[in-house]
Amino acid sequence: AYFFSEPSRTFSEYLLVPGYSSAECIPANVSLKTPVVKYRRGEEPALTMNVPMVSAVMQAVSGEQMGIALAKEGGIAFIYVSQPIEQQAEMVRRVKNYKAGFVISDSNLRLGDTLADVLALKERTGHSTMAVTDDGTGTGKLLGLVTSRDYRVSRMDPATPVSEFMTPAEKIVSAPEGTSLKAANDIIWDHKLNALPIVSAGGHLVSFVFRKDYDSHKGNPLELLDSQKRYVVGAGINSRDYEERVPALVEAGADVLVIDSSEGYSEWQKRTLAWIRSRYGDTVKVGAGNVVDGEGFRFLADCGADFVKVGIGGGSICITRETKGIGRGQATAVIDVAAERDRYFAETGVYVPICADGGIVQDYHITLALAMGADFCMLGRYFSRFDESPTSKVLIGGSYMKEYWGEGSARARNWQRYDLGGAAKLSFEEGVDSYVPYAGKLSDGMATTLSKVRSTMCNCGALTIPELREKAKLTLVSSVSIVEGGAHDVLLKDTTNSGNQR
Ligand code: MZP
Repeated sequence: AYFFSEPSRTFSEYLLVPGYSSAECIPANVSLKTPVVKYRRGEEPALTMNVPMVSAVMQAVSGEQMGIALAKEGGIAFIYVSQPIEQQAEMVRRVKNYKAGFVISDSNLRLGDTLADVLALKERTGHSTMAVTDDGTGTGKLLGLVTSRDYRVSRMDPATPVSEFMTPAEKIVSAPEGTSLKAANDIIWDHKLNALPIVSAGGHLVSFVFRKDYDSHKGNPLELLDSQKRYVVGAGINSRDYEERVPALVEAGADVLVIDSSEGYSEWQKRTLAWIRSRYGDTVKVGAGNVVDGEGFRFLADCGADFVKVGIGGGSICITRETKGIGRGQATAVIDVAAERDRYFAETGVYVPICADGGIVQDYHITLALAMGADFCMLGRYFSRFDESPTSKVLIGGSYMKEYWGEGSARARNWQRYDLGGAAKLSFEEGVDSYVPYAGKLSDGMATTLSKVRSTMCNCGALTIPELREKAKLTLVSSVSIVEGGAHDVLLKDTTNSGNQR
């Protein structure tokens, strides 16, 4: 047997030691742009992300709502694979058909609707501006708008028809289709609007520009809208039914695929990648994994993976290490694979990004993973806590929780993820079913998380992810200093705010 000389470590055993921060080193100047797929030295990657976060290929995490919400924030959701092929392809299609800033049909009202309908719609979609169109869809003729300001008239009878409190179309400031970025921005500011309807030459509502959208797109507010860019979405595949699943997902418009498997250093992954390359060449982008050492990385890189996913047994719902005794501390796995990725790049001139998958418990673990060499992180528990995950919100002991279960649990029964050939069923469980504290809207949660990542990067004197990797100084911490790192020797007034994600 081969014995690794060092114990394998988790993220919680490391801290970053600050470096020099210049006056330019402020969070607003930090770029979190990162490659998703492989590229040759001197070339640009075919797919990048503006934030280094993707959502896990899990039933409890990545459905179409997650796809839309995460793409809006600049990340990518990988729609879960443990479902019928057509159903998964339909989810991908819906994310691709959703236009940035467009009114989804769900948030449209018809003239006969009442205040009660408006409130129910708001509760369901979270939208504060709703369109009233003549056919109740996003493409019908715009008759008016109902904004939060209007329907907050609380004493109104719930049966009041919507026409009594909507702002009629002729009073709404709107802009014609084709309005430039700058012009739309000016209109929004001049009229202090929350939403600017965009109408076609025939007077039909085409889309809305929301103030929130352009707030979050500093410098180029409407880049997502006038360009007609579609959201980027990923999808999981397995090494069993890829000959049917891959064509369906490609046809549905998936931008990137990933082979979802608990252990990726296998002939099954090689066969899957070979089939995709023989059928599509390099046009279909596909990641592979999971591996936890350099050897596994090199195997998948040589097989043609566009990125490699790292992590076995570190997931919050995962009991693989307990049941099978395989895995490796996630920090060590990332450090080892990143070193091999760099060697591979030096030798071949091909840079294959790596994704740290699972085990992110604190926001700073993301920064640590990036400093250790990950190009981006995949998170399950983190995203499952938000409104946009597909699971139910339940009240447990006075607190709201969301359900979160592993793909290897008896609930998901994703046997293809664990299959080594033969059984075609989940022979034993490798995951659990659980609750996680409800955390509200994804955009709010991610804003906080990324603001922490940016600030830590500034403490390390880094404005980009490659710069962080180069400048980061990492130290192992003793168990006693971990205790010192939390609030200690004081009696907390508010025990709910411990400053972390738990
Ligand atoms: P976490 O973000 O919840 O810590 O981990 C999410 C990751 O755990 C997923 O991306 C996947 O790699 C892994 N996972 C999903 N289901 C199981 C399981 O049932 C699992 N064991 O380990």
